[in-house]
This record gives sequence, C-alpha cells and structure tokens, in this order.
Amino acid sequence: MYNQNCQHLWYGFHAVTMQGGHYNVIEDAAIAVDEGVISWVGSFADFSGQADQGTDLGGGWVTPGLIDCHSHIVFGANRSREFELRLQGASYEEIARSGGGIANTVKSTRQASEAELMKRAELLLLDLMADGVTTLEIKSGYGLDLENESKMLRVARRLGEQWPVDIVTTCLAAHALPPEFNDADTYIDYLCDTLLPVIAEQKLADAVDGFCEKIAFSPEQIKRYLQTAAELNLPLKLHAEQLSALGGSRMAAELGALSVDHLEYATEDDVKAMAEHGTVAVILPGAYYMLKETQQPPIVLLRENNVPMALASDANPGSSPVRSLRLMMNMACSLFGFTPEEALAGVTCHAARALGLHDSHGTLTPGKQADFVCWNIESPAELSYWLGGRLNKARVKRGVRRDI
Ligand code: DI6
Ligand code: FE
Repeated sequence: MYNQNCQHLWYGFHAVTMQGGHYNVIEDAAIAVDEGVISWVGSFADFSGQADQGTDLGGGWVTPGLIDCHSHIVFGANRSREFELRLQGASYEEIARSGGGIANTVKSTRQASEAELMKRAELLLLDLMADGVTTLEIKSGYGLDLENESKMLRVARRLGEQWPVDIVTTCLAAHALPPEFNDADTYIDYLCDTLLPVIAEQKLADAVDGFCEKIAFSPEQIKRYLQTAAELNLPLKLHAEQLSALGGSRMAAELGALSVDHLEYATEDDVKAMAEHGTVAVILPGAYYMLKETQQPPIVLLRENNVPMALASDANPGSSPVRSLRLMMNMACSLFGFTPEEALAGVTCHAARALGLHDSHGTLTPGKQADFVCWNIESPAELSYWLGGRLNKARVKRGVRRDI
C-alpha cells in the first residue's frame, strides 16, 4: 500500500522496471511522479493516496525511456555514395585510406555552420525520439580541431535545450588524423596540450572518447590522451576492438573507463578487465551489419563474466546510418543472441551506466527521473520483435507528456 499524495499519477498499463537488468513485471501498474521524479511505482490497486492529476494511458506496456549511449548525429553530409562503393566491393578501411570515410565527413562538417549542423542533426534526433529515446549521447569527432570540435559540441548541447531529451556530450577529438597533421603523435600532443584543457574548461563535454584502431590511433597514443582527460576529471570511453584486436578495451578499462564500445575483436583478457573495473560493454550491431563484419563480439564471455552489455545506434554517416534504437534491439537478438530482456536492459539501465547516469536514469524506480514510454504492445518482447513501425503511444519526459 502507498498512501502518500502525489502531483501526478500515471496508470492504465503494465510496466517493466528494468531494475537490476530484469523486466520485473508489474501488471496493472501505476507510477507516481513529483517534480519530474518518480516517487513510487507499483500495482495500481496498491495506491491509496491522492493525486493532483491523473492520466490513464489506456493499455500497453511502459518501459523506462530508451537511452542511446553512443551516437554521432552531428555531421555535415551523409555518405550514401560510400555505401554504393562498398556495395561494389570497396571495404570501409580502403575507403578510409583513400581519403574518404571519416575524413570525408570532417571536410563537410568543418564547412557547415552551426545552424546547418543543427538542422541536419534534428532530423535524426526526432526519428530516434519518435522511437522512444529520452536520453542520447552525442559525440564530436568530425571537427578535429578546437574550433570545429567546440562547434559540434555546442550544437549537441543546444539540441538538448531545444527538445525534450537529455543530451550527453562526448569529445571524440582522437577519432582520426586531421589533414593538416601528418604525424599522429604530434596530433595527440595538440589534443593533450591545447584542445582537451579548453574543452574541459568550457564544460563542453561530459566525457572523452577516442578511436583505438590501426586506421586511427595506437593504444599508446590513446592511453596518453585518455590519461590527460582523466586528469581533467572527464569520464572516459573508447571505440576499441572494432576492426582488430589491439587491447584498447583492456587499457581503457584499466584506466576506469565508463564504457568500451564495438568490441567485435575483444579477447577474454579484455572481457576480464571490463568485469574487474566495472566497465560497460557497448554493443553496436548497426556498424557490424553495415560493414558486413563476420567477427561477432564475445557476447557469451561478456554474459558469463557479468559485464553489463549496453546497446546503441552508433548513428553516424559512415558505418552506421541508424535512425531507430529499437532496430538495434532486434539486431542484437537476431545477430548476437541477446534475449529481448537483455536487449531492453541494453537500452535502459546498462546504457545509463555507460553514461554514468545510473543514479538518475535507466529504470522505473523511486528517485529516478520520470522518463518513460508507453508502447502499443502485448508483451515486452515485441520491442525486439517488430522491425520498424511506430510502437510508442506516449512519451513522458521528466514527468511531462512529450509525444513526438
Ligand atoms: N567507429 C565508428 O563506427 C564510427 N567511428 C568509429 O570510430 C564511424 C565513423 C564514420 O565512419 O564516420
Ligand atoms: Fe562510434
């Protein structure tokens, strides 16, 4: 029984709280909200207080608002031309080495104004939000100098001010070598001595990320960059083991990274290090699928070692032009053997942890922000089952209904 009064009582649905990474089904549920925060969740029959306002959502299932913990939605132009080249047999690495790929997007992003970047990013943001996303991480990484990385991060921050979504910004300046540098060590020096301190000082980024790969930066270079970020009190993340096994994920875990992302080539040692340091594994099926990768991330090992597995869109113009996080849930199940329950945990509570937001986001529990979505479905597995379509019937952000 709950006999406290509340500002707003939501009812007329079944709910999954996702606490501890499990559904924890509550049939005929109700959620009490005060000041945008959940004050109680339980069975409607157990509510005996007074509510200033009540909303009957009229059936369906409520989940925590979805959290997309890895995206690159701010960019100048799309790369559908490279998609055509890949369909004709060119590989992602070949395209990157011949001046396309990330370098291509750097060019268009540097040329674009903030207003133009904003307009383009909004199209992706609104699609993700319409599909249930209430919190989104956005990386820079297509500017590769102080002026343009700052520009990208400001656009990301502004998106969060203009739309009912929480935006977490990540500085990904160590994404690729910009054309004006011909030596990666010198560029890393610039990032450590100049760019990161300014980004930190201006509070433009909530975290720092890099790309540890043969076509990007070595584990030694990335370590120097991440250590500098840690000294500036910025949380760490890393793109690692996407195309080859370099041990970047282990190195980042040892530095206390919040998450390591991609992980197709991660080894058992990498997984053990993630488990030991509480680092989240972020799985990105969109890039795996688009690049026709055949090496699967070590899901069984991650599961056996109790490493929390988050799932994200990696939405970007090159390797993962994804506009639906729910589609990633399907791919994680169909391609990688996730259960639908693991897939939902991957876009709620584990995604919150990957962003360091687990105290305020990711589950339907008292004290957390009242971000939730009501879906027009008869069982939670349907979230991973349907490919595309409009499943959500109501979207609540900080206790206020904000349908998209
Ligand atoms: N891995 C990715 O999947 C994105 N960045 C990265 O390091 C791809 C970025 C792109 O191709 O534009
Ligand atoms: Fe990425």
